[in-house]
Amino acid sequence: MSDPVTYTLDDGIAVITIDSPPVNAVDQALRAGLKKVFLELRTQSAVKAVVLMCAGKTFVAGADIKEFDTGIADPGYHEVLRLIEDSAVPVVAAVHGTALGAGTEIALACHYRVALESARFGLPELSLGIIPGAGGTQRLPRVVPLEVALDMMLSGKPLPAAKALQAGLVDALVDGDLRPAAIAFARELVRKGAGPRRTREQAVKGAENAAALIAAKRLQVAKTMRNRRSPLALLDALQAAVDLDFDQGLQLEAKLSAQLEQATEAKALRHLFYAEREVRKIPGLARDIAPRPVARVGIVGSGTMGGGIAMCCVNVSIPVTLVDATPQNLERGLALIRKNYQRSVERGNLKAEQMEQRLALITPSLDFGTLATADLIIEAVYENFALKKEIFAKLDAVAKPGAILGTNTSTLDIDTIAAETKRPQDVIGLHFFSPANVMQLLEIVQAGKTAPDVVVTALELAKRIKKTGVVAKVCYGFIGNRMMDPYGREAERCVLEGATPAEVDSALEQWGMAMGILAVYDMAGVDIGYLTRLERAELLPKDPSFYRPSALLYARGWIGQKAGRGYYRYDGAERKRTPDPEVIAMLADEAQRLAIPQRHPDALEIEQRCLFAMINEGALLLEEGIALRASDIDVVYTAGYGFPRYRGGPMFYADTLGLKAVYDRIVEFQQTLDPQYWQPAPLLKKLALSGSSFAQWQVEQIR
Ligand code: 3H9
Repeated sequence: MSDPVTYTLDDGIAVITIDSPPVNAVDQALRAGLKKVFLELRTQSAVKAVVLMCAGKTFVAGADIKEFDTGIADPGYHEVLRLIEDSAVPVVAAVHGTALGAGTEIALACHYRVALESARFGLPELSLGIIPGAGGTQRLPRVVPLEVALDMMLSGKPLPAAKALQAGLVDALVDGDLRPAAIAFARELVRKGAGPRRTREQAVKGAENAAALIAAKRLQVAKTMRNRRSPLALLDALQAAVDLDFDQGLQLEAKLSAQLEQATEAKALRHLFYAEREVRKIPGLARDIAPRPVARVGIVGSGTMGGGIAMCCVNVSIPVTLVDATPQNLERGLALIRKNYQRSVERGNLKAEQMEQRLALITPSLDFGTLATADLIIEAVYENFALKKEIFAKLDAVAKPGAILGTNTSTLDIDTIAAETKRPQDVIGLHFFSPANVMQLLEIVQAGKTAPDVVVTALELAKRIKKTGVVAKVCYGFIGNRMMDPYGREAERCVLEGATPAEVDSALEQWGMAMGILAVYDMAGVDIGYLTRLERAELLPKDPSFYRPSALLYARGWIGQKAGRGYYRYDGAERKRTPDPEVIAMLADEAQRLAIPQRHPDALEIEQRCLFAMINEGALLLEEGIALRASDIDVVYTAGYGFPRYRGGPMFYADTLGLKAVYDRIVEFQQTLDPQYWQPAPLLKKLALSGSSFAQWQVEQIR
């Protein structure tokens, strides 16, 4: 392997280049390379200044995440960054792409920083359950005001170069060629006689307000980052930057980092980092299958879903033909898209001319014939089997040969839909989540006859429109909604057993779900789930209590937020959810009528019943081959269903509890609750009794 760190001399300026594709992540070899080069440069008296830059698409994008699993080998980060900072001649970091994590920390150990205007600087460590561990917590607040440092690290959002310049993180912006500009900057330093400007020797900026600022952030973190350790540790490290000297601060940072790296939170987040990249690799699909080109997308249905999908496409400059049945529908759809963009403009996230450019890429049409030029057509009408089948028959008649026909169904049988066409190999499920322009997840459903290159194209499209695409096979509800079914069933059953809706939702939210499931129903519309169940009533359990609360609410027209009441009341201008005594009384009456024992399940029981039912279903999906990997299920749930990332997804969470514990509890529920719902999945039983885990099983499947 070639050396990841090399340098050349340019008339007194040493230009060090880090070259370790794909993203110059820092591993042992890279640290050793930096150490070697900086030690060597010490001996070269002709060198008057150093430029440190990277080859490839980006500056260092962080520590090599794999090293957290194996342990960080010598030389350590502190040793190497100290060596850089100790240089007797000025060191200039020249940054392009994204300096992330250890990348930003290396730049901070340099004495000066220049950057391309397109560059960005970030410290996203909290998203991995750790804190900047290469001196970032101590150096950043010595370069930018403490408040900016706190925001950067708490949000994890990279700062664009122009903002970094304003904050003092960058000394000069460069356009054009970075290398000569950085060399010129270094020469100018030499000419002016400017020596090294060591970050550790600077005072913390804004230290006088630190106490109030950090106290406010502690309150904020307690609310917005519930159950997490790393944000609190981050605040401790920043407090240390203010209270202690630099070296003592570094020691505390190192101690906190070591604790966090091996904690479940960090392991869960690392698991997701790998899982989100793994989803793109489909077992059995050759790596060299080329995607079909997608230059124009057609969308059928201009409702909330179709409009959201159109926005996803035009946001990345893919032109869209948007078809609907009536001019009124189209007008309403386009107005909604404009309104959504308008909101972004008002918030300052989008320029007015960008909005107009994007809108101009949408061609509205009432004629299916206009879809003939589309490379991909996505049907996004409401969930009605007959209508979808009719649309696919029509699409088959107009679409050009090789065009991909996608359906946005969330539950229906795509094999049957594909059978309406003479080209089932071109048909695929593209299940977007509402609002499609916001939600991260795209379930890609490979039907029985879907061609491999159609799957590859869908994965490629997901990446292009900045979504996480996860491949599933056909079954009712695919991965996400199928696992939602038993989860919601238990929540609804719990309210019949005497827990209030607020108790059920609070148990789930305290555990970490973004929103309790009953509040989710209110938000999405209680009618949606009810009507979907009605369509397949003959397949559902003959249990009068099954999803009974939703049926009662539906019958009264209390269908959620849009009606002002559902499981909760939504009164006043703020429409804040408040408990509804009438609903609680209604549930109690119904429980009495159905003679349901009043167990009054507590928070732990609610949490376990809902989550373990979901996990058990996940195990069934794996056995049936609907989900390709346990980690895919974790990606679906964290990207699309508000499952807390720091718990790693349902299957990872089950592994952290130990599958035996989960299995034992399910068996207990089988004995104490309705046994028809509590049959342990055979895979779960097998793994639990053999002391294995979903992760272990996944590794064995791939072997
Ligand atoms: C840190 O720095 C801690 C420090 O404080 C020090 C503590 C002591 N490591 O995403 P892509 C791989 S924490 C290892 O598809 P893109 C990735 O797996 C770190 N590998 O590209 C993939 O491999 P494969 C803070 C990494 O263009 C390939 O590179 N840094 C790492 O869409 C391409 O990745 C972060 O959290 C890594 N750090 O996006 C940054 N990064 O092809 C994480 C990438 O085999 N990375 N790979 O599947 C990113 O956000 C994106 O990768 C980036 C490029 C924006 C850079």
